[in-house]
Amino acid sequence: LNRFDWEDPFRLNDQLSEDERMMRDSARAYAQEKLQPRVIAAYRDEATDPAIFREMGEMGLLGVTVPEEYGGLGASYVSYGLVAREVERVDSGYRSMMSVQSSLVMYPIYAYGSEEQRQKYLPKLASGEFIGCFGLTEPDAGSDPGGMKTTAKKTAGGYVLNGTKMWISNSPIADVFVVWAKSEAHGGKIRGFVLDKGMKGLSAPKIEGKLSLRASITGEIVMQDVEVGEDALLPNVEGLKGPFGCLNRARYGISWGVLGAAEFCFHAARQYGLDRHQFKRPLANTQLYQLKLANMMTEITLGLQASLQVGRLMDAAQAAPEMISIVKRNNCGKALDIARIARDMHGGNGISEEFQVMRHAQNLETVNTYEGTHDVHALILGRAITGLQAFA
Ligand code: TGC
Ligand code: FAD
Repeated sequence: LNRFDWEDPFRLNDQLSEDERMMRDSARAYAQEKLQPRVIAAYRDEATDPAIFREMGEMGLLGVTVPEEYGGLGASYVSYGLVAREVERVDSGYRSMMSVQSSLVMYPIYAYGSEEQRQKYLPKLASGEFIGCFGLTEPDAGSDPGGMKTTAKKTAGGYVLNGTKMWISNSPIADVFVVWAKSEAHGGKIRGFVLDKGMKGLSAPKIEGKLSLRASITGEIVMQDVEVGEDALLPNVEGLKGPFGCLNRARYGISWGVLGAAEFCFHAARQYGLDRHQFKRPLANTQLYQLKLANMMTEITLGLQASLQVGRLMDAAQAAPEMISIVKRNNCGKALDIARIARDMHGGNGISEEFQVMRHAQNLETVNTYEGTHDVHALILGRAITGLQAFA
């Protein structure tokens, strides 16, 4: 009864439902059997395999929380978090591909779209036949998306869009583009539009030279007089709360995902310390090494428990965005620290692709920055604590 399991100190497993455990196990099996064998080469070669979307679709890993009638699973947010954790245990880039598709493309089409838009896009996004991307960030509007310059101007039959989005996951291989623009016809308010690959004036060049998240392709979205019909507008939301509603879900998933990456690094450092001998004893038999492992286990355990609680509140429709800022910020920052320390604990081997800890550390640099930087989430929390807005 009082057993202690260093891999699951607070018995997270016992706190999950049978369905959640099944979801976790099938995601883990897929990630370990299908993603793990290709990730080292994919990262080295900066190659994103679009087939991964179809595989994830077949496994039911896309749009986990979207209702079944649209191709999703209608599962809980806790299940979604568990999937993110298993996929990111292999690589943050693969989790990115999945979470953009699920939270940033399927969710807004489901939550803000017309019935026609839902029918047209969701089943194909769920199966991975369509790849989606989400364009909010611009070259001059990152942490401050309200400063975006992309515009939508009313025409007789719809809108014409102009602008450039920057740092967009999946965009060079995307079929479906959810983009946010200031719409003149709506008093300059931010509105969402769903664009299709191949539209005249729409292009998505790849961003080259990334030293992080190399298994996940990133690009721009360039819109030069892209004409769309009225049916491209997401009818049911207006203002920044549209994109933020999506970000709440993606940030929550990230809070679980990064702990999968951290667990990989923790387990790898532990094993390395047991196997490697210096000064006639295992590295793991030194106080400094054990201190680092104890810190890692503690942060991972606390972080998982926090994400589980936020997930339960999301499932009860009781989660506030600030709760999500706490777990996104904390878990990303802690996972990044853990990966860097695990890299150090591997000595020279730690810089080799074979040991994988440096890849995780490099990836987590991005994850700590996107979806609201570590400091921007501190400012969101600072505003909630003091009532004073310190962004500008
Ligand atoms: P602010 O005045 O705070 O709010 C404007 C309106 O938005 C509403 N709102 C939210 N609604 C729902 N959920 C939230 N989390 C919300 N936060 C704000 C708010 O109620 C208000 O509504 P209304 O009706 O009154 O107009 O806005 P601000 O301009 O002062 O915002 C500042 C700040 C820092 C909070 C915000 O801009 C921010 O979070 N910046 C970070 C930007 C960011 O996260 N970008 C992510 C881009 S997507 C991405 O990175 C994908 S990577 C994915 C992958 O590959 O996995
Ligand atoms: P900036 O906003 O310029 O921030 C630079 C630094 O200034 C940061 O340290 C920040 O914390 C700090 N800072 C900013 N404002 C303040 C302030 N008021 N007070 C104190 N410090 C401040 N975006 C999308 O829309 N869709 C995507 O799919 C997507 N995918 C991405 C994939 C990758 C690989 C990367 C790297 C980014 C992606 N992003 C995406 C963009 C990401 O969300 C932004 O990079 C992020 O929001 C930060 O914006 P920025 O890069 O412009 O940095």
